[in-house]
Amino acid sequence: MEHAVLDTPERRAFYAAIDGENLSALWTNMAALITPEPRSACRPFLWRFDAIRARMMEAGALITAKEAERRVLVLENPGLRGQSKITTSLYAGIQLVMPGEVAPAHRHTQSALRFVLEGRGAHTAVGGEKTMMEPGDFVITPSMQWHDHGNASPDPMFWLDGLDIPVVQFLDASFAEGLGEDEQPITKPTGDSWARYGHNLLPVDLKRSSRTSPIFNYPYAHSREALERMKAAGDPDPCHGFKLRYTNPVTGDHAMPTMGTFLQLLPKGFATSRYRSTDATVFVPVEGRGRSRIGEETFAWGPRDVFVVPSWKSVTHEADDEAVLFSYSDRPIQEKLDLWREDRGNA
Ligand code: GTQ
Repeated sequence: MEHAVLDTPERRAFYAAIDGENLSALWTNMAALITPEPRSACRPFLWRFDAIRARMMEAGALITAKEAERRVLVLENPGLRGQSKITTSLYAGIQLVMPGEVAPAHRHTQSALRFVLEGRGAHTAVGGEKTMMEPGDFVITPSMQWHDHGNASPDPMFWLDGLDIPVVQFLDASFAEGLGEDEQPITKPTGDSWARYGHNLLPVDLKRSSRTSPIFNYPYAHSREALERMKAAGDPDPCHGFKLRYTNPVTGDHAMPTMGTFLQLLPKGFATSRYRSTDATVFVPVEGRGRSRIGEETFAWGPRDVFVVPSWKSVTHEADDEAVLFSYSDRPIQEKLDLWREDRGNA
């Protein structure tokens, strides 16, 4: 597969001739198309929250959430500049909603996740229900559901947006529209979906099920508690520490169709074994400080920083304090297509 084909004047003339007919010869390009292992343009990188936060506050003075529609600074992977991508398949941005602001209602085919970084008491509304957001909460906006954000708290509110924008772009499947109102009509009490779907119970006559979880806020307090109990009950996985994935309680599959979401605890002093997988992954430390070695580079991290591990790059994490990391990737897509692979070394 890796062999190069000899160039001759006759062949060169042939390539030039067919080029004008929108044809090309596979044998000149095959090795670049079908590589023995992933060759990603995506690079390992880390963004410091404090630096982004300062820029976001500048943005806060430059434009309102309403005028911007969404006041977001996009995290652009240094290997993929100008494409609004943090990995080849996924988007990440940091969104700021200032006190008293609204980000007006719209909907689109792209699915979105929010991971709350700073502030409490702002809300997002999805499907006629509002949820209040706190640091560490994982909030879902399903494909084509109306959503608007508001901040009635006295403090600026920051969260990470993870969207499948590059996937939808690749498939040419983008549809979007504005509601024409700041806020969608609220038809359900806050906490309704959590009550119906968040307690290992389901509505008795539930028929319809969506590939996106009907729970749209997974509160940090609950996810954190689960990790704490795992820690007390057994040994950490050598590659992951104590790691859980967020699920759709109706299907048992990932909480979202295109993005897998995970929360893991690394005990104080714990160092993970080398691991790699085909799903390039975005990590957000929530608690604790540590370092991750990604390929040949080492990145020191603390709470609210964002770092990215490209497809098939080896990663090890080391926690100075007890650390909790949120992460997301395109793993659900790769699993469905029988493409997902991991390499746990010997662990
Ligand atoms: O909050 O709806 O970062 O539509 C990018 C696109 C956030 C949002 C983003 C969006 C949103």
